[in-house]
Amino acid sequence: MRVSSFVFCITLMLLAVTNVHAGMRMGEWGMVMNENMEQLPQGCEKIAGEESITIKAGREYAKPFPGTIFGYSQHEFNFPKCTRITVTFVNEDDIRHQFMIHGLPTYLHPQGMFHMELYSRGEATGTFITPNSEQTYLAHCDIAQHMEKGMKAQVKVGGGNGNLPSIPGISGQLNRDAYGMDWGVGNILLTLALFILGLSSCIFFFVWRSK
Ligand SMILES: [Cu+2]
Repeated sequence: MRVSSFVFCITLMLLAVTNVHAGMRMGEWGMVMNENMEQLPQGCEKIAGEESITIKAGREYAKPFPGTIFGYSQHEFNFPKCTRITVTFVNEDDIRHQFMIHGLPTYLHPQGMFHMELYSRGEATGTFITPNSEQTYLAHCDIAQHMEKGMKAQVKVGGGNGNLPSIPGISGQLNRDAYGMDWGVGNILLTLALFILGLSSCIFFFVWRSK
């Protein structure tokens, strides 16, 4: 009896600690996971400022980008370092969408991830604090094929460190599909040689016939 109640209370305490650390809120609407409202990233002396943004997700936002099916209302965000960002995530579709930021410090966000998810049409608000770094972070929807179909954005902190591939309206595809003719140097030379050969045989044939 004593052992089982000991195990029970320890388990409850562990669950509480994990939950506080992971900062998870969930319901029938969806979830907000790994928020950070207060904890300062390494190298930040204080919260340098506050910013609020609204990100809308849905098929509607894919329309300006041929080849995409899903999209965000904005595909790039620029934030200063050490700044508290309040994100309002709006889902305008009747299917599940996420807004996940990757590569954040793991001592603040388990697996380096700040995760917002809405099971259908709706709205949720979550908070994170930008690290003391000049880095470009990936934000996307992790539902199968949603990122590949356009639900991909980049979050630049402190100016970032370049663009990520395949960001709609910002960067080109990393691996473009190869099709059509391959106009390599060899191919150009071969085409030229065939053309000259063809032309000279025509001229020869024409001259020979007219004699
Ligand atoms: Cu999605």
